[in-house]
Amino acid sequence: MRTRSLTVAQAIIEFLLAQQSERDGRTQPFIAGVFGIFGHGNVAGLGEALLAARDRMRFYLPRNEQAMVHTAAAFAKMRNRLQTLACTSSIGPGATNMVTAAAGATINRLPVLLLPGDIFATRRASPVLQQLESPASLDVSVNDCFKPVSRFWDRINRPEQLAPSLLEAMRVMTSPADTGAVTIALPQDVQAEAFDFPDDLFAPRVWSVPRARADVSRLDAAAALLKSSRHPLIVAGGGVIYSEACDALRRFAERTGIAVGETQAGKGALPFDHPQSAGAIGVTGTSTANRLARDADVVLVVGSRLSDFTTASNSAFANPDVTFIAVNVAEMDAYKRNAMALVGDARSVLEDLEARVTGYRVPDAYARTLGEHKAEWEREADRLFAGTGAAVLSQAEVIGAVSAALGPRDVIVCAAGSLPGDLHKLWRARDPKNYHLEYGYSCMGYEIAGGLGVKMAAPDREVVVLVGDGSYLMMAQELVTAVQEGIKITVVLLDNHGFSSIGGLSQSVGCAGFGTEYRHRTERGLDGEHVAVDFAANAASLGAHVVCVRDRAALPGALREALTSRSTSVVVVPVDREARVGGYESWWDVPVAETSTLDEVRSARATYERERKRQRNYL
Ligand SMILES: Cc1ncc(C[n+]2csc(CCOP(=O)(O)OP(=O)(O)O)c2C)c(N)n1
Ligand SMILES: [Mg+2]
Repeated sequence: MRTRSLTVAQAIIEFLLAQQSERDGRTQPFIAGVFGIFGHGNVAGLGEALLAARDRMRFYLPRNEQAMVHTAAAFAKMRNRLQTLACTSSIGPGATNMVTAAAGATINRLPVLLLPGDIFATRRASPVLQQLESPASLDVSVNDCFKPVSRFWDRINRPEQLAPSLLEAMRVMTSPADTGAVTIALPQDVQAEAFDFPDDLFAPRVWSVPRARADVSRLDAAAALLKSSRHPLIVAGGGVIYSEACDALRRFAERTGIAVGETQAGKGALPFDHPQSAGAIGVTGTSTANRLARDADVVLVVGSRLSDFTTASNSAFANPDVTFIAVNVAEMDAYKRNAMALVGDARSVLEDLEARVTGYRVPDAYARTLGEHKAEWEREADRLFAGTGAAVLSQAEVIGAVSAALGPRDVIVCAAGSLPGDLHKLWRARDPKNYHLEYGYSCMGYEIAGGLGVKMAAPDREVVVLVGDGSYLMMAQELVTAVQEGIKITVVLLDNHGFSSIGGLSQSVGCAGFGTEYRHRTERGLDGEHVAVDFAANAASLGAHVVCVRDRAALPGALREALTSRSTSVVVVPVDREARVGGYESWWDVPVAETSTLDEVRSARATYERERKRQRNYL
């Protein structure tokens, strides 16, 4: 057996350089680069390996470990999970900083490779700086925190363990059903240790991403069920986009006339103005999709994990006889809501289903109603885009202006606050990659870091990050990374002095917006003047080009200036915290205090108990 003497860290980089993914005959390197922040836990191991390989594997230096994992996840999402980035951290806080974003990647079913440094395997230097000690076991380190948020987790205590671990890591990351965060914890002594690795470990390897077909008898049964339906509805999730099944979905919808509601991850699967597009579905859905959901007798779910937001806390599908057919690569998702499970790739299964429903068409009345609902919704969106006329702009007005300023292939990026709900309803997606929302974890702080990953994955598209002031204050520092790398993103920062989203939610549960506004403390609490934050100075200090929007008339020009600037730009827009876009025929289960001294809470509880009656079991 031919071998190569390499350190464990060098072997990892050599291995990663040789991995490719393939689907539909197209191959690409699976790991497009490595992000890292060095400390004693990785500087001499992976740090040395990355230095030596710097001409073959690009290294990126971010500002925060959580952010770099968001960047990697956003990159993977934009590349339909066929490519991602690796992330290396030191031990201790550098490692645990990645845990939040690892959970986000796993929840969103996006591959990221995490390589946190770990405490000495030999225990020679112990407790090393930043080591957590457990009286119950010497085998525990903070990296055990990654276990529940990773789809594969391993710790390499001996070089011999590396080969099977790397192969399993690649299998999981390239599996459409199993993918998510993969963590390989690397003790700092083992990283630097030399070993004679078999040459074969470094041979080029192509990981083929399969298009699994569903069981034939189930396909027949599902087609028969669909053909019997008078009020069908399709729910398109992220799986449609990741599988590049948008054309297959469009054909299926056109042939049958069935309307398509889109989840946050599935938005853009059909262009907004397609006759069969019903727009956003669920808690943050449009009246069009939510009315169709209410009446649906058969729901064909494609590539969705049917989150609570999509089902409106199990209240959206109100027809007592509703049945679900679910197409998903992951069995866990395909069986949800007692669905007839079609386990397979979205594109393959849609094609196979289409062949079986020839001749079927929705009733004429269905098609007519869909058209009327759609026209009504577009009027509503236009009304919201026109704004309130008040001195301070509404968020919907800003969304309308951003939409007008962008081309069909450009991308908006968002994750948390009131923006995701407003965007889900209002954004007029014209391309499957036009709308990039991280709404599985809805992690404040994803936005700018994610925008960076999107732009890295799609340099030919304008990338506009929409971010609330709360999210910006949580994690704005990756603006520096964007400036450093010459990767141009545009950030639109909507300042409403705190949490409009949770403020509104707090009011609706009788809690008066408590603790959701950025105000100075008085003797009564946090109810003084707004805390003035100079966002323009802040963004400028990080190296961004800054444009401030002082009034309505200045908004289009400000967006134009930011978009045409060659530098990463931040547009600061004050918005009205109270001018919210409401809900449309939907509901969300947020339990209200069952007993309280506050009148508003008691009244909210009564409403809550009434509304909860809408909830179904779908057993
Ligand atoms: C990391 C994280 N912490 C807390 C939350 C809960 N949360 C959701 S939205 C929100 C407020 C967001 O504020 P901002 O970015 O200003 O957006 P706005 O609500 O004003 O639109 C909070 C605290 C979250 N989603 N993520
Ligand atoms: Mg805010």
